[in-house]
Amino acid sequence: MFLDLIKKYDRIIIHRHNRPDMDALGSQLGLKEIIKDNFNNKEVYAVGDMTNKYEFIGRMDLIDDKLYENSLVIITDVQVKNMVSDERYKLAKELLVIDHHNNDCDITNNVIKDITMVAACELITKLAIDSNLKISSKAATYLYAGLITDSGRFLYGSNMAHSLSIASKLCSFGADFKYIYDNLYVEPLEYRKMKAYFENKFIVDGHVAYLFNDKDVFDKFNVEFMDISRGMVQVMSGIKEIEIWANFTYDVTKNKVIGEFRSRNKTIVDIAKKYGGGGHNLACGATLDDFNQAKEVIKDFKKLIGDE
Ligand SMILES: [Mn+2]
Repeated sequence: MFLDLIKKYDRIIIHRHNRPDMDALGSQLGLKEIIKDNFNNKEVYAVGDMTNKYEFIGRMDLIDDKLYENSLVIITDVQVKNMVSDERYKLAKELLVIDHHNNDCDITNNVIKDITMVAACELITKLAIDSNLKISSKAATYLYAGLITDSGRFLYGSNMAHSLSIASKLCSFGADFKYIYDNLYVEPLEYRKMKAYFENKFIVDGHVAYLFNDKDVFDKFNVEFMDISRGMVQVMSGIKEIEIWANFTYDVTKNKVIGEFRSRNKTIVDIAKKYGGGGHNLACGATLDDFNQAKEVIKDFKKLIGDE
């Protein structure tokens, strides 16, 4: 399906989830490079919202609606409608979803899904290699970026042997991992101070830890929503007594509370799904109505680990 669909269309537009992380951007931009390098007569674009933090990895294309006519849209790293960045994917002639999340796809029947892959970038690399497509050093750098970030620098993954073998191949294709690491491991002073603030703020309830971030945290720190919502969940990780941790952040643009959930061992994705969310077994999230509903989620976590 992967190669057949790519061959069938002269114009391909690649989407991914909104508020992108490195796996979303890496899979999108990596796939764009691969298609451009292997098929010299195709137009390929990558679109969606962008965050300043990740501009070192690449930029998005600004394209006219009419380019969607007779196009193939490939969506990476997401398979639910309400999380796709740029709704114009609906204007495409045909759709293909390539994802590694544990969700049911509500976008199209053309789905390549493998939840054993720790990153969408791992899946894209595998598809390209299986299809005998050439992967340039630029494409490999994009793909490597998503692989190391979604795996927590090779800390997580249900098939580590596969993840590492893909990493090895990407390095042999010339992935510039030093460039990626140099950008990932240097942070602005403001960000370091923000971490210290949240490290002192989280609440411990039995074996669950959580943060409730009202809109005033964005007055304290001049950062983007994801820098706190997804960025600060990790201040509660790696603590012996804490089995499940969650970051609840008020999103003023949606008047909702975005929950990011993490667990060391116990599968929590079913609790995320109960609240309309999803993701991975040990790392997932949901969009909640308010902080009262967040308290319900915490209750469910405590029930799961026998705290209640
Ligand atoms: Mn991903």
